[in-house]
Amino acid sequence: MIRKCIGCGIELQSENKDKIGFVQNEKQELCERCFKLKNYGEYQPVNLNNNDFQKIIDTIPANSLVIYVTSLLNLNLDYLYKFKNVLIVLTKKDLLPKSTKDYKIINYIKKNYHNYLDIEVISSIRNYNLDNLFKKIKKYGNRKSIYFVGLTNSGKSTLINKIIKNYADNNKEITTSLYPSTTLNIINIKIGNLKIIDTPGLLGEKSIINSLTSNEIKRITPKKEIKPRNYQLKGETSLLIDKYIRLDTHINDNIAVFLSNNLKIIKVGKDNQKFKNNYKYSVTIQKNQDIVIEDLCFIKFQKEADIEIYSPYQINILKRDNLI
Ligand SMILES: Nc1nc2c(ncn2[C@@H]2O[C@H](COP(=O)(O)OP(=O)(O)OP(=O)(O)O)[C@@H](O)[C@H]2O)c(=O)[nH]1
Ligand SMILES: [Mg+2]
Repeated sequence: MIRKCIGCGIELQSENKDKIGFVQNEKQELCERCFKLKNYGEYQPVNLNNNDFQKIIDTIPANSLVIYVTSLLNLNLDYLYKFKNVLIVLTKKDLLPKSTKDYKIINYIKKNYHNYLDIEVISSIRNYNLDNLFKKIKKYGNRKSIYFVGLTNSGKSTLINKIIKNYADNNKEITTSLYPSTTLNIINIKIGNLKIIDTPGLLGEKSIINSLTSNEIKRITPKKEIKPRNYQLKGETSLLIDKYIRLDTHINDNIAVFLSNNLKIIKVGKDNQKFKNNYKYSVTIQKNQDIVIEDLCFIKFQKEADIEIYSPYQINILKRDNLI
């Protein structure tokens, strides 16, 4: 029988120490990679890519319930159209200011996306709305396979762990981490009659995290409630967002930048040319829109604007209505 790692789902093997799924001892249930991640926070990259993960996602039967998990910070719903019978879960609510209104986020999605069953805003860490979500999972997922899908780091495995903790009578724990590609293959979990399946997250191919070291990924990941940084822009302005982004615009507006509290932002004068020779992205936004730099930050604008963004890294830029 094929044995799989209980932490990441990869097939276990004891032949090659340098390959994924390695265990010293055939009796171990956790692969070495998961063991190091879990106990020492030590990250070992893998050579699996989106094709491998896509193949796994393609095996999801059409009659399954799909729990599409996305972090509220990115709100990446690009892959929603690939699935049927979808329950959208917007997670990491604890990272947004407490005044953030769920209904505003839900209304935005209702207005712009269709073909899903329901939406829930949650925080796995704070146990926020998990009872409501679990009721919906039972309602829509009865006698179905229930697949948790979403981009890497969206919080699928953390959510399943919380569901196990709250509603199951076992103490299984899937490996989670702030680094990309933690879950490597399908993991089956039974909770009562429910057939829950964790999947590896797709990689946002243009996300900044593909270019950063594990220390930098740690540095840019918000861990606590974000304290928005407000700037009053008057005319031509340039902002340097830590070592990652330069933002140039020419407007009068009050903007708010949401990112990890330990990153620095500085306003610079016209003479400062930093990052101007790097990748350049031009974005036009309408009134009351946010610009999202996937996995790094989002910026709330109130007025329409033309914005130039420069970065030494490849980044993915999304637009949406103001969340807050
Ligand atoms: N603040 C906060 N962090 C969360 C929440 N849920 C998950 N995280 C964090 O997000 C990171 C990614 O979580 P995972 O559960 O490993 O994400 P995943 O979607 O399973 O990722 P892959 O297995 O790579 O596809 C971890 O650092 C989690 O602690 C949440 O509700 N709030
Ligand atoms: Mg996972």
